[in-house]
Amino acid sequence: MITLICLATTHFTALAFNIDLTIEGQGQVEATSKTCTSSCDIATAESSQTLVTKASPGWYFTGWQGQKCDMGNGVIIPTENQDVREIGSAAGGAKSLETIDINNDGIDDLIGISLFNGKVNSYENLGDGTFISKTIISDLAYPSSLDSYDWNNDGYKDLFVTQFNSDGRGIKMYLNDGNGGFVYEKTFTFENTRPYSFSVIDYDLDSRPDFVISSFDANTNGDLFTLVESIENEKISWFKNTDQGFKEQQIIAEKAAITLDTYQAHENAIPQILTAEIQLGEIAVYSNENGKDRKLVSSKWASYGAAFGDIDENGHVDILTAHYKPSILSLFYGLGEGEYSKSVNVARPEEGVTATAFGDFNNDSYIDVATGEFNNKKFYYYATAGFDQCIVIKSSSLALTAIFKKDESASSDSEKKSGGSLTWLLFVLVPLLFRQGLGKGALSKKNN
Ligand SMILES: [Ca+2]
Ligand SMILES: [Ca+2]
Ligand SMILES: [Ca+2]
Ligand SMILES: [Ca+2]
Repeated sequence: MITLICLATTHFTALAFNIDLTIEGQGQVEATSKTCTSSCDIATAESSQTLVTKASPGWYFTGWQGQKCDMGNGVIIPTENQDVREIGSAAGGAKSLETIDINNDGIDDLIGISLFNGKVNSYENLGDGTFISKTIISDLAYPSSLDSYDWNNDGYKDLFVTQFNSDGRGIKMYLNDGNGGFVYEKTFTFENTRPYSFSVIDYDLDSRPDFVISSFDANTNGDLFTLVESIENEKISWFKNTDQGFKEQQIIAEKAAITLDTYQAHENAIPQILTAEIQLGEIAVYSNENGKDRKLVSSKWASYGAAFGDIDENGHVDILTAHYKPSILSLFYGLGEGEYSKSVNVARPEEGVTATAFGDFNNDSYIDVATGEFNNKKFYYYATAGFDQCIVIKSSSLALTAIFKKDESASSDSEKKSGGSLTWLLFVLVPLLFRQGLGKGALSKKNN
């Protein structure tokens, strides 16, 4: 008798796991278990549900309202001119960004490189998506890359900056004082290595942080084209943290990465390495032990920035890329099994983009994307408005509204539609544009 009551209770509770879906405007929502053409309930007791929207002819899907989905497949990012949100300026050229919660208040701040005046700036997030900038390091000779890692384990991320044009040719470490300040501690040097970009990570999972470094020689007295054309002695290798200092353990590839990032899916996962290899315009991911598997994510032109981050929170790490010229900021969605989607264009600014960073910059719980335009000397971000496909996990309950709007520009929709074919055209033109275009004023010291 008691058993029966328990079963009945369990069954009753299970029925309550559902999505309370409202549809506004004209369109339908296809869930895993059913399709709704008007407002409906979708049960989540048996399995998770992926909601895919389909607008009626002459209508389009603008996004979800109500409670946040548990995760998504893809995101919606408005990127018109008025959607550009300022982070701050970089008088020496906006080169690289690193997301770091400087003061441990739970809100993402940023640190950026201002290249030709040798400065590193912090951009402290006030919590409402606006920033206060401050120069925290001056007088570096060509600070080419930066990363963060809590080196001394005090709960605050410390800052690492490589100085490309110096006799020391090393990576400088600045310890976070907990108040948004960074105090110089020491410089790490590496034999036969001139670090341009790098990442601090425990690469071999022995609980001691190591360095993954892209090293090369190059002429920095001209523009980006001069630099790229002059690259030699390039290698990407990892240096193991040993009692006798850092030892080059393995050369992962004989390539030059202008930007390098790493990602660990979980504490015990082998880190993956992401590279923007500018010479061939390639974006690549090195995975498995000692980076032996190289996955070519894309091959376009002037690949400058690349960052890992799971923007739609579905457990598959995604990639943000910045191609310098032609200038395009793009996303590649992780599909699992080391595969990525085709390039999804986020924005095509007029000036070349360089930096790439993920973070929730407007503090609304959705992960946003930040970039920088080198010659415009500014960093900015685009705020993610929500997920594209909405995933509600098993036994999760929430109320959602799918908003469809009438496409007023339906007759003059050529602009939207031409996006795809323009991209295709650029694929064809790229090798030419890269050679011809970069020589002229691009990343030039003269613009300083
Ligand atoms: Ca620390
Ligand atoms: Ca280690
Ligand atoms: Ca993802
Ligand atoms: Ca956000």
